[in-house]
Amino acid sequence: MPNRILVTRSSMPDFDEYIDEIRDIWDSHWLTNMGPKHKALQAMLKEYMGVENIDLFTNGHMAIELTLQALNLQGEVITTPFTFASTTHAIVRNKLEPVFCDIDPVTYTIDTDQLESLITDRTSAIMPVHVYGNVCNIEAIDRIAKKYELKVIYDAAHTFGETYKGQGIGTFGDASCFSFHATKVFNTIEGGAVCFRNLSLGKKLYDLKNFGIHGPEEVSAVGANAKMNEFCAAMGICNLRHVDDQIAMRKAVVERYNSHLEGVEGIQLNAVQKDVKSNYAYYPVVFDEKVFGASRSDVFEKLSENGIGARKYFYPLTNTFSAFHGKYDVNRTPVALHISKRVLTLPLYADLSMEDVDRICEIILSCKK
Ligand code: T4K
Repeated sequence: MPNRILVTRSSMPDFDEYIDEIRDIWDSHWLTNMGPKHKALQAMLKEYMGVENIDLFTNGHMAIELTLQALNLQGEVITTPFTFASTTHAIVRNKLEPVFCDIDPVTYTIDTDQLESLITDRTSAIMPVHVYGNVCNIEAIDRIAKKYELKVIYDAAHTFGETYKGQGIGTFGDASCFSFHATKVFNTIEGGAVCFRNLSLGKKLYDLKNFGIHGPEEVSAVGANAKMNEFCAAMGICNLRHVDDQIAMRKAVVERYNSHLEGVEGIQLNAVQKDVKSNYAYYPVVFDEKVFGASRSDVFEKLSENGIGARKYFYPLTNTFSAFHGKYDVNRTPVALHISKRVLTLPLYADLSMEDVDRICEIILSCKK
């Protein structure tokens, strides 16, 4: 059997490039605490992402969790369950109540037609997810948030490098939280960032990521520790040099998949969004068993038998997690439930070969009845 192909594979620079980048870390013995690599990466990302304000974190989850904390929110936060555990956990860990809104059946992002009906006098914020890199209905969210004076925190973990109407995706809402995890389009091994609108929020975030320390004798807030270290920042500096090429290679993989799967009855491919510069983060496929003749699980098993590790992102929905002991009614998000039972994310990374894409599609199409 050929080598196993997994859902993704980390982008990495040449070994020598990374070694060159970390040489001065070795020489200086300065390993963390907002050192030169951290500062350099922050400046580079500000430029690349087209944002005014950005701070770096140890991972995407802490970026979200600390942003919610920094905003000092109370009561309920409206979000979606079709996401990674992190989104919902960040809300719950802040002792806030997640209120689950259903998703749009095409983009899988928050259904803004339902959003307003979920707002109560306890609602303090909306946390929409640009899932798979699909951009939420930003205009509607903005309008509703203004009307009800709600904060908007985007889970932008999947949207590195994207733009909407030519504007960096991190410029929308009060804050956008990015993940630079090993599995993402751009990685710093582990890492994350928050792009924020107000400098006062930035100050609170900085306090939370660095113990509230402002000098050897000045600790003015009760913060935690969520700093990005110098080795992770160095990885980011290297990966950023190649990210445009990586995205172009991902695009070619996506187009190859499309050439096989577009127009196949019983298969729904990811939406192409007007006004969005995509980063080709994920390749989700939704299977309609009645039309395709095989279920998502049948296809998953068949791929697995052939050494291909597709994933069921995002199944199960976060509002069904056993951690929540049945607290949330999944029937309130029927579209999310429907999609989560039928979706499969296929392998996608920059150097996935066209031959492998052809083989994956051949196996998928062999399941069709
Ligand atoms: N919000 C959203 C919407 C998110 O999707 C995420 C993370 C977050 C927030 C939180 O951000 P972080 O705190 O993670 O920065 C993976 C990732 O660990 C996670 O970052 C990501 N979302 C999620 C969608 O996918 P798993 O449990 O599927 O990871 P794992 O270990 O099964 O890896 C998946 C595949 O990636 C492997 O089969 C092979 C490949 N891989 C994995 C690792 C760890 C590599 O090529 N290199 C690696 O180092 O969660």
